[in-house]
Amino acid sequence: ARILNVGIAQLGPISRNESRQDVVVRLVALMEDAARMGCDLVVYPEAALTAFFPHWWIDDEDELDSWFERAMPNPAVQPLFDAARRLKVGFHLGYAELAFEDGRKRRFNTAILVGKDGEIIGKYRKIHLPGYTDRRPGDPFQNLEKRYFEVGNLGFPVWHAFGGRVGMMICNDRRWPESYRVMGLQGAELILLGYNTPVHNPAMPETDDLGNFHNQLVMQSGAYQNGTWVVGVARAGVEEGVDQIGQSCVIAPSGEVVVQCTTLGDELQVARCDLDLCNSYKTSIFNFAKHRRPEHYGLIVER
Ligand code: CDT
Repeated sequence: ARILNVGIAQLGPISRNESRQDVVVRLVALMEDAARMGCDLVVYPEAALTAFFPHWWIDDEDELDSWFERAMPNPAVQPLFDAARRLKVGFHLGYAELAFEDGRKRRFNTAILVGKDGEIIGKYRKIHLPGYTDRRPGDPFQNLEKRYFEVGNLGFPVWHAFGGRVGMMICNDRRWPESYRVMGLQGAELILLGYNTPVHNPAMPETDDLGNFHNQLVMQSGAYQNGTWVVGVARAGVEEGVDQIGQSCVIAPSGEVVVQCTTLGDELQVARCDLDLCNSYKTSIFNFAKHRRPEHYGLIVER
């Protein structure tokens, strides 16, 4: 057995005027709890340092930039890295990233994996951006990820870390089987992700009762079909008037949910994940080398 104790650190709402320093206090409290529970790794949500600003129209560029991190770590977030090193607990953290690359300013919806020594192991930039670029004044809130972020340019890598093969995705990526499969093809045994998922989708109100079902449906199938653990962590509850789902959970390679949060606030739950449970799936029913028929999958990679 290769046991990894994984903490899911669900967050409740973050208010618009809550400082990063105050949010980091919440993150460290969850990490300290996780350390007491014997966790190796703690998983935080998407864009976990601030309120989820893509729900608002922001005209002013300086104001928009103020929601992004220009360096990671930076002074506001340093206490979380220090806690990781002190407690010997790794973490996964989502944040809005402002980068200067190719001679220009670029914005990404990003997540990092940090080791027990407080050093960054890997970085992922969200590839499937939901929403739109225009303003929708008739809607109760906006979904402006396509306006505020560029499509991630780092692919879906898998890292050797925590005694296994670890990949990352972010929120809407979890609804796309390709995200899991690209990592599954690299042998992923643990896929980490955070999400901000409103209960109400103004474009599809008929799914408002199905948010939790769809959340589990996609992560359970992604886990099973790729023989991997999947860890999904929410920012939940009513944030600045937007009601978001919770039900952060850990899913085994069998597709079964082994741990799930029950509140819509800051909540830590812990799962004992045996990475060796992936083996039988990867060597039998989902032995990709033996059973996949990529010669018939061409359409998937055509535009
Ligand atoms: N953050 C994020 O990606 N949220 C999306 C909302 C989609 S609304 C149609 C999600 O897929 O959960």
